[in-house]
Amino acid sequence: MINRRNFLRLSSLGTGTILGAPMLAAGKKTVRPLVISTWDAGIAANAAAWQVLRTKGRALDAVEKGVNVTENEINCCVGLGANPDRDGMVTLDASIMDEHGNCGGVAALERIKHPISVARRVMEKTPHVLLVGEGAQQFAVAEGFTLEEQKLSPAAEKAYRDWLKSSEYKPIINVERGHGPSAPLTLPDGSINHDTIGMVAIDAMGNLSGSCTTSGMGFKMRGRVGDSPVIGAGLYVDNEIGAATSTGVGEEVIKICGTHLVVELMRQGYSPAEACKKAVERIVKRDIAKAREIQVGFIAINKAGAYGGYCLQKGFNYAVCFADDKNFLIDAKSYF
Ligand code: SD4
Repeated sequence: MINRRNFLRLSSLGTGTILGAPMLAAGKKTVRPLVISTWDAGIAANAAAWQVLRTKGRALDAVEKGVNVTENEINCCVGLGANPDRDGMVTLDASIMDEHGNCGGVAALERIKHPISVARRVMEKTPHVLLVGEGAQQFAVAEGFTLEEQKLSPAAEKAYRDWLKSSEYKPIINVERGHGPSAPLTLPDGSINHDTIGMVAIDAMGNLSGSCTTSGMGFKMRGRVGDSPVIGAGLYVDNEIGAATSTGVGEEVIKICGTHLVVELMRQGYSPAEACKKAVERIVKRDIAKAREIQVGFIAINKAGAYGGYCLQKGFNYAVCFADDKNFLIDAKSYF
């Protein structure tokens, strides 16, 4: 049940804690690397991203390697093991953006294990920004990606059968399932409990990048594309200002150009958490009745290494990874 208290709440942990601020090293300004990502899944994904960041690697490599981990898992909402569309096909959306404002995405991609890596190839090897469906798959195969079997994971097969029984073939608005401090990371059916993974990072050179990868809304209409592969909606990076990514009902995020809005709000001086909150308020203002029924969450970092997030409903969390002054690795979860 959604109540007033849970609605539009600002967590003390999400209020834009400045932890990764620039530091001085040997008289030279360097930046403390930081990576944040959506949901508990972000913990494992951040660990992989951290291996790149701690060795002074590029944020772009970190955000690709990081979410590759989640794409390999069997979970409800990312990668080939995820829930299918209403016709029983797993279709994947992803986008990536670097410090130069280069970006790439894929939408409705089938039978390819790592959509984020295909998105990166779109960015680096084509004059385009977004490839969809068959064309995206054709490009992936030409780039050497393996065409996997079209087969649902046992968890997705069961979820799909259950959905078919009760849904009357009608797509439902996605409310994130039970997350929060007490929510189990692994569900009884063996799948992993989280949604879309969006990740943004700052590297030791102070450069920003981001990635976002998902199977989209479970049991969606065939051909439906969400916010995740849409630059400015599910992901946006401006190396002068900051980076943001989102999770939740993509339609509502697209309608407000969500992550672009978050970055522009940071440009106006808002902290990452405040900017995320203001973007969420924009969604509420547009349609307050709908906003009560859905989940949307944004997370963001700014150029100084501050981070934060905000969400519509209770139950969202994100994972943070950075090293403190003594070079201890901090890997915290922030809950809403
Ligand atoms: C979408 N934003 O396709 C994605 C789905 C999601 O939690 O984040 N679900 O709309």
